[in-house]
Amino acid sequence: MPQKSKPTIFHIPVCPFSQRLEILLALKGKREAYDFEVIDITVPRPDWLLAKTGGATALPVMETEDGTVLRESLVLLQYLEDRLPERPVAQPDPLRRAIESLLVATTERDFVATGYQFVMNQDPARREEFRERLWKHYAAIDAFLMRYAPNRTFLFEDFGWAEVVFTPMFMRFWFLDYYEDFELPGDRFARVRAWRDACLAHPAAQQVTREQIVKCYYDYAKGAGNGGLLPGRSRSSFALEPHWSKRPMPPKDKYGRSATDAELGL
Ligand SMILES: N[C@@H](CCC(=O)N[C@@H](CS)C(=O)NCC(=O)O)C(=O)O
Repeated sequence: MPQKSKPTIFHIPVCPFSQRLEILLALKGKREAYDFEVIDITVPRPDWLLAKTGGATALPVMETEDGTVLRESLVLLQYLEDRLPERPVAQPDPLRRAIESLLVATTERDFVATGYQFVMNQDPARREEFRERLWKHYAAIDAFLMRYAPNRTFLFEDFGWAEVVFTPMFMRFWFLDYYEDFELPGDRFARVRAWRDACLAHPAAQQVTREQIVKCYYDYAKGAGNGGLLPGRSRSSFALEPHWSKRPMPPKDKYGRSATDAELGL
């Protein structure tokens, strides 16, 4: 296969799974060593991309220098960590590495799934159920941090592997603050809140903003994920144009009337 000068990462700028790779590369000082190519998921994936992935549509996707195509953000993170060992982000000590893997293995999947189901929920009668479910996931992370890192802010000394995995999700869940008035109340979540706040503030993780998330995920909040089109609309809030910064803030009341393309600045 022909050698390319740089590996390519096909991504969606607002996608949390893609942001994981950007954060890891930023921590390693290697962002410039990778070509990032933006894919518009509001239109069908181009044939050349589907040919590369064997038909898989989810991003991020990486094409290495020798033309090998890889995907799944956690797999790609580990590949980058192994390929770029000069500045390790994962813990080098096996026991510490196991602890960060344990946090991801036991909490990440359901935490992400619940947050996305909550934002996409269209039944006001189920709001409290989703709120309780998400609190339960935050409580599990809180308990984990209290057990393995009671006196630190991050899981270990610095922003590391677990923080790379979770920070993009904490950022996406700004859509729950906005559309569901979701918060972490009182003392019950003090440990995980301190972790989340430090993650959100870290300089290596500033690829997206709250305003961008709230605007781009309006259609998720109305039940249409992954660039899908809602009834009566001709453009998705995930569209790349008009740029999100040129659009107004969407209505907060996701259970009320649906905003039109024009009202969303699309
Ligand atoms: N498990 C995958 C999830 C990736 C994913 O769901 N990406 C979304 C964007 S945030 C996507 O590409 N959706 C479009 C599709 O699946 O066709 C990973 O960790 O990389």
